[in-house]
Formats: sequence, C-alpha cells, structure tokens
Amino acid sequence: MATFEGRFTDSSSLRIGVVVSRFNDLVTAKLLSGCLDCLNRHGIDTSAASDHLDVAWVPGCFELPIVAQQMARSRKYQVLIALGAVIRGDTPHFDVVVAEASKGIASVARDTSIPVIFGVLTTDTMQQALERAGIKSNLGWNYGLEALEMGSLMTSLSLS
Ligand code: INI
Repeated sequence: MATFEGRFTDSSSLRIGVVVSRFNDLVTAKLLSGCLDCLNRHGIDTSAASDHLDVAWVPGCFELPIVAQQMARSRKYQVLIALGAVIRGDTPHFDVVVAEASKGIASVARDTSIPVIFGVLTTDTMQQALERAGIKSNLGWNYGLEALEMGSLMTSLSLS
C-alpha cells in the first residue's frame, strides 16, 4: 500500500502561478500579500526576478478561469492559486459571478490536472471580507499553504 501526502519541507522547487482579481482590490491585494508571505516563508522565491512564481491580474472573478486555464495549459506550473472577492451586499449578480468563478476554476483543474486553489472570498459585507483578508486572519496565507500541499501531492503522485 502506498500513502500519498503533500509535504511542506521541499516546496522551493515548485513553480506556482497566481491569478488575482482587481475587483475589490482593497481585499484581494491583502489576500495576495498573505499568500506571498506564506509562500516566501516556505522557501519559494517571491522576488520580482523569481522564475518559480508568476502573478497575473484580471479585472474580476469572472475572468479568473480563463486566465487560470491559459496558465495551466502552459504546463509551466505545478499548482495555481485563484484569488478574488465577491461581496453580496454590493453585487446584484453575486450568484452568477460566484457560480461562474467556482465552476470555471474547478473545470480548469479537472481538465488540465493542474490543481487550482479556490481562493475566492464570498461574503455578505466588505467588513466580513476585510476580516478574512487581514483584520482578523488572512485567508491568503491558507490558500498559499493549500497550494504547497497540492503541488507537492500532485508531484509525488506523478513521480510514483
Ligand atoms: N467581480 C468580482 O471579482 N467581485 C465582485 O464583487 C464583482 N461585482 O460586484 O460585480 C465582480 N464583478 C466583475 C466581474 O467579475 C467581471 O470582471 C465583469 O463582469 C467583466 O466580465
């Protein structure tokens, strides 16, 4: 029997792509900085010169899947992270944007076998979103950690 688990001790070789939405960038920029802090503290070179990390900005969460798909098809990355924030109170078409982002991101992962971490906050208010992006905790950090786990797990499965 083989047991597979993602590891956090050998992350520095991973190549990671991040797609981040500019809509609600008060929130998404904080998610990105929490995420990069996590990656950096686990050995990923997050400097501007890094060839282990790329960041692509898109207008809104609706555009996350197509850019994640383009990055996945490049085969340059072992794992992708999609970051965004959709706030119900300010968004009459909240359900449409969230459904398209979540279904699209899941499809990209399944179609390409490149895991895409779903780092989209869906909240009722801006206050709740900010609380999850740094005022209380920063879920960007968690998304970074989940990316390291999945990148490591998928790599070990493909080597086995
Ligand atoms: N995009 C978001 O990421 N979050 C939102 O809350 C949001 N609202 O409120 O509408 C939003 N809309 C933009 C959308 O994602 C697309 O960028 C736009 O419709 C162009 O395709």
